[in-house]
Amino acid sequence: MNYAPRQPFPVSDASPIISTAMNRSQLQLLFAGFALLVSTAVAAQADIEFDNIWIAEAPPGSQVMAAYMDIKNTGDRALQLSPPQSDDFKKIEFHRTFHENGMARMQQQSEIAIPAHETVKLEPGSYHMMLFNPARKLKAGDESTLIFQISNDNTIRITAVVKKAVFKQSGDHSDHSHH
Ligand SMILES: [Cu+2]
Repeated sequence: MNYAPRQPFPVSDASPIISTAMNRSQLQLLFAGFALLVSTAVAAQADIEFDNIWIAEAPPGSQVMAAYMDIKNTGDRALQLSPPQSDDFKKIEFHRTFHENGMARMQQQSEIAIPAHETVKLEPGSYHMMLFNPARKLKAGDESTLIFQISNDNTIRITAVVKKAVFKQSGDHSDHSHH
């Protein structure tokens, strides 16, 4: 790359002190420009990987579906994830299942944080996505596109496959009547 500095205005050879000061500020300007280039290059990498993404097939007539996935942060900085958008659903939320007095309950999460170099699993009985009011009937084998906005300014489109839900324990997500 060519970093030949442009002279904003003529620098007189007769005043070397002013000339030196000019050069330094130009250098700082160049350095700032270079730092900007570097940070743009870093942001261009998503630093995030999605795996095992699936939507549980809902019982007939249900207006809510649950979805699960593994989110891996491959970068050096913590990332925050907002609930995705999808043409197939009116609204998507992040939830967390927790147990209170022997009852499984769910709490909405505005976002999910993924620490650097760690994987957060959205799975039955833990963090999960709730997909409300499907615009079309989604059966096992169907696919739906989810669009995630990541805190590092990346937008990622994910294809999730609908699968038959097999839940081993009660209270994980087989009953969503309390939503
Ligand atoms: Cu839920």
